[in-house]
Amino acid sequence: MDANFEAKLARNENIEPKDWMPDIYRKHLIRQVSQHAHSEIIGMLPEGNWITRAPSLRAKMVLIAKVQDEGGHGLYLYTAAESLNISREELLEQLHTGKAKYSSIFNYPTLTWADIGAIGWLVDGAAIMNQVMLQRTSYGPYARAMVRICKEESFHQRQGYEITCKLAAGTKEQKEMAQDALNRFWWPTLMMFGPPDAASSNSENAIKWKIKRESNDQLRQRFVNQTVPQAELIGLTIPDKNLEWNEAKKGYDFSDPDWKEFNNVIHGNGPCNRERLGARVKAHENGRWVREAAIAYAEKRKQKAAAYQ
Ligand code: FAQ
Repeated sequence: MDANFEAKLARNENIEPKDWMPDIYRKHLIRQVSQHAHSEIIGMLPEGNWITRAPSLRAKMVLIAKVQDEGGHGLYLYTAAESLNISREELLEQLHTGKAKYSSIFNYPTLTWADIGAIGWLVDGAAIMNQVMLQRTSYGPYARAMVRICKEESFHQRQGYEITCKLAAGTKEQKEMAQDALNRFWWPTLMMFGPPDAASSNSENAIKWKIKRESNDQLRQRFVNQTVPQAELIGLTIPDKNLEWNEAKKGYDFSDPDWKEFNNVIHGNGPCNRERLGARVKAHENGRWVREAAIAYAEKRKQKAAAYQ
């Protein structure tokens, strides 16, 4: 282990691409950053599904902007991963062949417009909870990408909460639709933080190397504490009969999600895994001519520039 690497971590300084780093630190980061990038890109699909059916022009414009932001987040994160010495082609190959994971949450269907509210409110809410600490992650390019991403995610959380608030204050059917979306997305959202600390195989190294600053369970607890009052404010009920304020820990007690279901989903057997990966591979194939044309154009410009020298 290089003393300089350890000293930088101890001083809370970022590790940069040209710094020496242990191979397992590099591999750990490639795994996490690329999983994160894949999640942003796959995450465009369940919401993109509702662009043509948004209930107003305003809602459509906001949703288009949000989905586009997620694509941008994917690009910053792929670039951060590439700085660890792996190519974009390899990263995409890992996603398309099912070797690399992406967030379990995107393997659930979006059945109604209220689901778009639930994704913004809960899924982006959980994403921010996790990503705020990642702004201080030890790898420089990842930390810097997270600063901008967090700003945009907080707008996403608000747009989702706004949709949910409107539905909750609407007709009986609209309120039921919002409640149904909360019922279906609550448990998968809790799973986004990863397995319980005792079962989290990567956490020990992640905390030691300051990649993660807080544990899966700590972040999950904070998310529940923040979200329960938001649901109460708009008259929706968190679907957990064991949910109860615990004064001693100044937080809510709550039930575990179904970890068997989580394991099934992350191993490719969730309700939409095949559909999502199929759509992603198809989009990649359909974009092949654009990539080839861009490369050919860049090559032509290079040749032209050389001819003038
Ligand atoms: N889904 O040892 P740990 C977003 C895997 S961004 C799938 O605890 P770690 C924005 C894990 O990879 C959402 N797999 O792992 C948006 C590992 O498997 P491996 C994505 C999961 O890395 C919003 C194994 O289980 N955010 O949503 C999940 O220390 C709306 C054992 O787990 C990030 O990626 C899961 N939920 O902790 C976009 C944030 N949980 O690789 C569109 C960065 C665990 O050993 C619309 N990532 N696994 O085979 C992280 O903070 C961490 O990687 C965790 C997992 C917390 C996800």
